[in-house]
Amino acid sequence: MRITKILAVAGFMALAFLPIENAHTIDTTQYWMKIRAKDKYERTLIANSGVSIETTREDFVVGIGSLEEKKSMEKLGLLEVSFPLTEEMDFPTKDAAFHNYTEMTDKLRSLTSQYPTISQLSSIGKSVEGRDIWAVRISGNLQQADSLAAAVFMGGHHAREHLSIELPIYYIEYLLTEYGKGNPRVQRLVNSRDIHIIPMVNPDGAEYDISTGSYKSWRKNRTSNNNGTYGVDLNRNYGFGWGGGGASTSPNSETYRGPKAFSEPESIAIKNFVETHQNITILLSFHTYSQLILYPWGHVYESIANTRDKQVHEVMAKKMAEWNGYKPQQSSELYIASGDTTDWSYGEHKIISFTFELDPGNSGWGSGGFYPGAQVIPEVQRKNLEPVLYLIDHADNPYRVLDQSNGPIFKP
Ligand code: 0X9
Ligand code: ZN
Repeated sequence: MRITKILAVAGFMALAFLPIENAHTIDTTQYWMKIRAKDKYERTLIANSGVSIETTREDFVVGIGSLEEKKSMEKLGLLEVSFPLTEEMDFPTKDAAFHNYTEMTDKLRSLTSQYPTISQLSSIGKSVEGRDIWAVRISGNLQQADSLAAAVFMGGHHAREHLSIELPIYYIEYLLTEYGKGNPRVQRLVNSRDIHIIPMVNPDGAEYDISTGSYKSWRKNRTSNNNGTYGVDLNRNYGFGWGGGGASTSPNSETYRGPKAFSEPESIAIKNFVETHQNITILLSFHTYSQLILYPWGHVYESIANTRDKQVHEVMAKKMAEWNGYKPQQSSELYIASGDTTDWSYGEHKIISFTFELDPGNSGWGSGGFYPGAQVIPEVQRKNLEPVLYLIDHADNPYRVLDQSNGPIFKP
């Protein structure tokens, strides 16, 4: 009797959760593709089809997309090489140095409890699967930090971009430990600024990517699209220019923009966070890979209309490139993509905003790319330290870079 009842309930539940569309009709395999493209217009055409472009070269791009998107590249006669990303790679032992979600959480707890007077750990919201999205606030004056100039750094929007998580974690550790050691530059910066670091914006995706012990090349979050497919591209879900080019309407696409702007708890968490910290003047979002320093706009080819804002982005990007050796350029020079973090943070809030595409420079034809190996971590952290300190320093008035006589907007 009891068993029959359980079975009946289970049967009802199975029916209740059956996907609307039959999952078997959807091929969720993603394809690695080498696609001919000679200029930004052709790259935009490709981005518009939903393919996520990972590497750009003179006359081709490397991208990842669904079967449907692969077919449309074939139709256009642009596809040179492709293979399905189905083979499971073993998690190499050398990659154990990367932090998974639990390791990161433990590390953030331990660091912030070691430096309680200058740091605070808080959850800014929960992911689709209920993981806390952690933010660390660092300031020599936590009580009055709201009146100090603020900079925000984030990583891990895209699941497979694990290196983009290692930099924010490292800068938290660096700022706290150097402060503790009495490093005068770090003490000056920390005492006069409100620094926010959010290392893993997309914890579900990052965990899913490594969940079987081998990489899945996952990009999006893990929202159910209710048709057998999963994930929204969080870097297409922000609400400025959302719904424009270079973002897909198809749930199976790598660059699916979501059903509406800010449909996802992860992007909502960032939105709420930024909007409750009105003192933020600088934002940097780490991604991988291609060695680029990008700034708005990304959803249109036109550059920022406000000349001073345009110049601030250009001058700062060029300066930072001297340290990390990356190429500074407007985002849409790469390809048009709408709904990214920095178009929103600048477009909506006039925050001076950058996206870094970290190392490596290219996919290395099978090695490197999103999975360059843990041996690259220290070098990439080191080469981006100066840009991070520079951004923190200039949060008081980024326009200082245009005119040395400009004083700070924020006076501690
Ligand atoms: O496409 C993206 O979201 C970023 N590249 S990634 O390989 N990390 O996925 C680049 C975003 C740059 N923004 C625009 N081109 N709008
Ligand atoms: Zn990315």
